[in-house]
This record gives sequence, structure tokens and C-alpha cells, in this order.
Amino acid sequence: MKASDLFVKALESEGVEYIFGIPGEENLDFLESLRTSSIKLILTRHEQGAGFMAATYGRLTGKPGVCLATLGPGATNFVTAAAYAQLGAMPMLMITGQKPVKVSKQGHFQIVDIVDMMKPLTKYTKQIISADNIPARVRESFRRAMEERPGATHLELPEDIAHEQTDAIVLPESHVRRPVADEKSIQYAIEAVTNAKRPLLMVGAGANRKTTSKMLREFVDKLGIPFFTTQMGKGVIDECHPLWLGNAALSDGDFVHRAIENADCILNVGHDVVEKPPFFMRKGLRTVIHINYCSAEVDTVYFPQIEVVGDIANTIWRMKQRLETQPHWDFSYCKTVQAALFSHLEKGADDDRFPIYPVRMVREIREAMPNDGIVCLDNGIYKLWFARYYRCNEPNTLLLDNALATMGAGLPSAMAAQMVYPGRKVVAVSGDGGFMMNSQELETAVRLGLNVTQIVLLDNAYGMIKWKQANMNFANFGMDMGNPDFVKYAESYGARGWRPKSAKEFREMLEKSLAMPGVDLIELAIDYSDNDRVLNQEIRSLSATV
Ligand SMILES: Cc1ncc(C[n+]2csc(CCOP(=O)(O)OP(=O)(O)O)c2C)c(N)n1
Repeated sequence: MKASDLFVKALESEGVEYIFGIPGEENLDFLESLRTSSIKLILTRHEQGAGFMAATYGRLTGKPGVCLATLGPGATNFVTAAAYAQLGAMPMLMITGQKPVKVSKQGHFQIVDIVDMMKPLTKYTKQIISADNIPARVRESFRRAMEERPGATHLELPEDIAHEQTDAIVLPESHVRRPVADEKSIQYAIEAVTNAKRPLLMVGAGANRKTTSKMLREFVDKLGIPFFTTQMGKGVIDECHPLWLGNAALSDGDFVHRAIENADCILNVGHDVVEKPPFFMRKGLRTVIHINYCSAEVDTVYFPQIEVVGDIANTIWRMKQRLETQPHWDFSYCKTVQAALFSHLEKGADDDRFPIYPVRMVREIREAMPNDGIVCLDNGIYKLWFARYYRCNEPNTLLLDNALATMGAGLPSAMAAQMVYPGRKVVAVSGDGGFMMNSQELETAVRLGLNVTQIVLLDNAYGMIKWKQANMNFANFGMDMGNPDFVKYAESYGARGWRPKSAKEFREMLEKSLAMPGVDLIELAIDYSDNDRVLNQEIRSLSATV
């Protein structure tokens, strides 16, 4: 069999449905093999868009999303997407081409050492040097990408290897059960929670797995321990649950941090230290129990005293079976914190101003979206408003990146989410800066016939950095820019464009766009004048009085 045919067969055997990317001449054998396979090629307008789509496919399905690029410039365009998948623990396989490795007549033209380039960005990166190795390399790249902690892998298939003949056969997919935590560590954790007076549960990105979400919901229902989440743990437990204490969108000074300061024991489930710290640990103040697949990478703000390392769902189930509510547990202060938080979350939700107020914007989107609707955020200052104010009922209904925190992933991730869940409503929210980093993928979305509403928040600036610049008392410099007419821009791609003139009109247009098939873009002017007053001052001063 031809090597490229074997490669594609190995991908089929792994259950690959889509390959996102842009082939080059070094991928042509592979492309020809793909043509007659069951795998659909999703041609994008930039390799970065393809990588973000593949990573999000992996994030949502737990199976690696696959993307394809040529050598040199195509492969270097994968760099940000590789970091996005790797830091965000999203399983992804990148396949790149290369000039012939045995005899090349083109000298060094377009040659970059991509395998080496991928080393700090992946869990596994290999050049395939013989067709016979293809089945093992493909299987291993899938195994590594999926194994906890998930991430990015990379295979390079050189042109001459791609058309070699081989007798090798595809290796079957194998399932390995994850190790479970040591009994003694579970016992220590149970004792610490039982003896605590004010235990508190924190849910992080690593808890965002199907069975873990179910176990955690049962854990909270049985024991009545209040919980909060990190930004990437949102929705693992329903945020409308009566025990929800908010989100650690800020690292300190928020309402939830008062509950954290008051707690004497924090059960930290699935916290991934790559996320911005949800709180700062200080020596001797409280016990932190780290429950995760891997032991904690210790640093100055995180040094858990107890670690329960093993399959998280199994740990939570075992702890739930043996823990009982304790008469000395006291959650009265959490209730006070919750009441203060809830009254604060309501502030601004009805604000009529236009350009729209961020809290009103979040509220309108939340109310227009069904509980299983998916909102995909790009990266900008609105991320903080969403993390605090958008309450998720289900896991993976607010896809935000609190790991690499890259701009440009909003639209591609929404497109992938729509492909994974064709029956669900999907909205992308981007700033005018982030959107323009991958806006060309509008053409891909229109061509694929996807149903995606892209909201572009218009402030004619890189707002987040402008805000931080002002916080540091620097003069406003270098952060303002111009924009195209986004309505006309959308229309030029064959999408529908909308430009609301009031908050009420925004809601109406959003609902209309969600009800119609196809790609919609809503240009929404936003008023960021309250960023500092609310996020920096008001929250801190109000929470300090609780
Ligand atoms: C690829 C990339 N480049 C730069 C940054 C640094 N950065 C973070 S937020 C931001 C501004 C985002 O502006 P915009 O998308 O317009 O959103 P806004 O904050 O204005 O709502 C910048 C430049 C980044 N996170 N990612």
C-alpha cells in the first residue's frame, strides 16, 4: 500500500471525521489519499484558523482534532494554535509536509526544522522516516494527545516517504484505564474535609470531563459544600445551583475571595496551574487539597498540602461515598458572600446606555441563548465580564481561553463548535482587534454553510491593553485603531451584517440571527468606560465590606 494511503487509513481507524487546513505541494500524496477516504477536508483561509478549529474540536469531543499544513510557512503558521492546544489541554494532532528527506533537489528552500520548532509546543513531535512506522507513529500521537493532561502532537510526513510502498498495517485503537488515586491520599483528604469547619470546593479546567461533571454535581448535592469555579471550569456544575459562589475571574479582591479567605479547607478539583491563579495561597492559612490527574506544579502562589493524584471522577466518587455532612460545618458566611455577590451581579443588567454597557451585553446574550447554546470568546477585556456575569448551566457552554489567552480564536472555535454540535446555537464574541486576526474564516464558515453568529465588540481600540495602560497611569498611546464597516465586510463574504443602535435592538437582532440559518455578524458598539470603576474599584471595595 502507498504510505499516504496507510496514513489516512490509520486516521480513519482513530475515528477522524475532519482534517482542517491548507495543503501545499508537499502534501499532495496525502491529499490524494484523503480524497477517497471517509475524512472530510475542511479547507481554511489561514493555518492558524485550522489549528484553532482542530483544537476546539478536541476540546469538545475529547478526541484529537486533526489539522494539516505544508512545510515551512504553513507549519510555522501552526505555532500559535499548537500553544493554544498545549496550554489549554486540548487534544490535537498537527500533520505537516516536508521536502524529500532522502534526496532533495531544492537545497534549503522553504526548509525549517519543524520537528524541533514544535518541541516546546507539543507532547510529541516526530518526523516519519519510514512508511513502515506510520501506524505506530499515528497511534502514539493519538494516545499522547488524549492522555491526561491532553495537548498537542505533531507528525511530519516528508514527500518521498508519503509515496513509498509498505506492507505495514494499521494498529487498532486501544483503551487504557486511567490509574486511580492511592487509598491513603483519599483518606487524608476525607479527614481534612471532615475536620474542617468551613470547607469550600473549587472546580477547575481539569474537572471539565463528562463523568467528572456528573460526579461533582452529585458530590455537591449530597454534601452541600459551596463551590466556585475557575474561568475554564465554568459550567462543570450548574452556575444556577444554590451553592454557587461565583467565578474567580480576578485573582483576588472579588466576592468569592472573601469566602476563600474565610475557608479553612479548599478542595481544589482539576485546577490547572496554567490558568491565571484563581486565588493566591498564603502559608499556613488553610489546607488546600489538590485533586487531579497529575501532581501539582508547585509555585509561589500554589503549594497544596494534600494531593490526591489519579482519575478525578473516581476520586470524587470515592470521597462522596464516604464523606457525610458534618454538624460543625458552617456555611453561614458563604451565604452572606453569595447574597452580596448576587446583588452586585444584577447591577447594570438593565442599563440602557448605548454604546452598550458590558453587563447588559452579557445579560442579553445569556437570555437569548438556550442552556445548551455555546458562546465562544476571543480574547479581550469582555472576557472578564463574561467570566463573572455569564452563568453557565452546562459544561463547555462558554468556551474561553484562560491558558494561552490568545486573540483570534473566537470565530474558528465557534465554527468548530457548530460542526461538533450542528443542532445547537453558537455565538462567537470578539473584540474588533481579535476578530480581525482571523476574520477571513468568515468565508470558510459561509462556504461550509455553518450557523454561527459573530458579535464584534466595537471600541476602535485594543481595549484590554488600553485599560491596563490607564491602570498604570500611563498616557493613552498606541492602542487606538480604525475599522472597516463590519456590516459591509460581512456582506462581502456572503454573510448577513447587523448594526444595532440600542441595547433593545441588539437583543432583537441577536434573536433574529439565531433563528436564521447561515452566518451573521453583529457589529456592537461597546462602552468600556466602566471597566476600571467596576472591575478594579467597586468589586474590591464592596467585597471588602462583606
Ligand atoms: C495574539 C495576541 N496578541 C496580543 C495579545 C495581547 N492582548 C490581549 S487583549 C488585547 C486587546 C484585545 O483587543 P480587542 O480584541 O479589540 O478586544 P477589547 O479588549 O478591545 O474588547 C491584546 C492586544 C494577545 N492576547 N494575543
